[in-house]
Amino acid sequence: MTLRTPVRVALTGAAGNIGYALAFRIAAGDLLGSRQPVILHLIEVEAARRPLDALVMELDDCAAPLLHDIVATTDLDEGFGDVDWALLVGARPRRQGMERSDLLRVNARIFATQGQALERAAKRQVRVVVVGNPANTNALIALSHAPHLNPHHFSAMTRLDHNRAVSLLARHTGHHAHQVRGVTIWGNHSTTQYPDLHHATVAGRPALELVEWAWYTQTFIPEVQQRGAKVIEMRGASSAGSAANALIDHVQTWAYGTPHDDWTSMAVLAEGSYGIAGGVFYSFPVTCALGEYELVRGLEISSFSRERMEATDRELRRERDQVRDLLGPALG
Ligand code: NAX
Repeated sequence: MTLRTPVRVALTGAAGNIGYALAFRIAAGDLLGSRQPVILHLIEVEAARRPLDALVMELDDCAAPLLHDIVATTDLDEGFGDVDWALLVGARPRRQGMERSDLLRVNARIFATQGQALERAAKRQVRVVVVGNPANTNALIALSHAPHLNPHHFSAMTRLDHNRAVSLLARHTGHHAHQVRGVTIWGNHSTTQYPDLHHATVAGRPALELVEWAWYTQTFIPEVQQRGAKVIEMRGASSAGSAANALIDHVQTWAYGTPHDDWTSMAVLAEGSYGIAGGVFYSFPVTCALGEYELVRGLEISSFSRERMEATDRELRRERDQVRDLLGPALG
C-alpha cells in the first residue's frame, strides 16, 4: 500500500475535553483515511503544558502507523506552521458570574490572534474549522484577521447539531440514521439554531408526513436546540465524544464529499443566499466535493422556517455587533 505525503493538522485546545477525544482518532486515521499520514500540531496555552505533554506521551504509546510526527507547542506560529487543516477547538469556558457578552469578547480576542497567526504561518490553502464557542462569531473574527486566506476555506461546526437532528428523527420514526436525508441546521450554533425538516426524508418518504407537526415544533426543535445543555446537565461536562465525532465528520465530508443524494450543514460566510446578508457565519445546507463546499440552492422556505431563520440571523448580528471593534482588516 502506498502512503501519501503527510498532511499537517493543527488542533487548538488539544489537552481539553474534545481535544483528548479527538487526538487519538486522528492518530488512528479516522480523520483523513487509512492511507493518509498525519503530522499533528497540538496547540495549548502555557497553563495546560503538563496535560499537553502527557497527551504526547500517550500518543507516542499508541505507536500509530499513520502518525508521522507530533508538534506540541504553545507558540501559534510554530503551531500553525505550514498546516493544511486548522481545527480551532480551544476557547475560554464560561465561568460563574461571567456574562455571555464578556465571554464573547474574551474569545473574540483569542480568535483574532489565531486568525493573524494562520495568516502568517499556515499554508495558503489551509482549511479552518471553528468549534470553540461562540463558534460562528469566532470564525468570523478569525477570518477577518486573515486577509490572504480563502474566505471559503473558513467554517464553523454545526455538524453535531446536524447529527443530533438526524439521529432524533431516525429514532422517532423507527428507522436508522443512514436512512435519513436532507436535514438542515440553519443559523447559529446556539439555542436559536433552526433544525429544519421541511426537505428531509426518511427511507425515501417526506419526514413531515411521518411525524406529527406538534412533535416537530414542540419536541424535535427544542430538543435539538438544547441537547448540548442536557448533556452538560447529565454528564457534568460538555459533549466531548460526540463533538469530536462531529468534527471528524465535518472534515471528512468537506475533504471527500457528500453522498450524491444528501447534504450536510456547515456554518460558512453568508453572501446573501436565502435572504441572509453577508457579514456573519451562518449554517446552511451544503454539498461538498474535492475540498470545496457549495450551498444547496433553490429550497423552498415556508413562512414558519423564514421566521426561525431570521431569529437566529438576528442573534448572529447582535453577537457580531458586540465584537465589531475586534474585526480585522479582511472584513472590518
Ligand atoms: P475544555 O475546557 O475541556 O478544553 C478547552 C481547552 O482549550 C483547554 O485545554 C484550554 O487550555 C484550551 N485553550 C483555551 N484557550 C486556548 C488558546 N487561546 N489556545 C489554545 N488552547 C486554548 O473544553 P472542551 O469541552 O474541549 O470544548 C472546547 C470548545 O468547544 C468550547 O468552547 C465549547 O463550548 C465548544 N463546543 C462546541 C461545539 C460545537 O458543536 N461547535 C460542541 C461541543 C463544545 O461545547
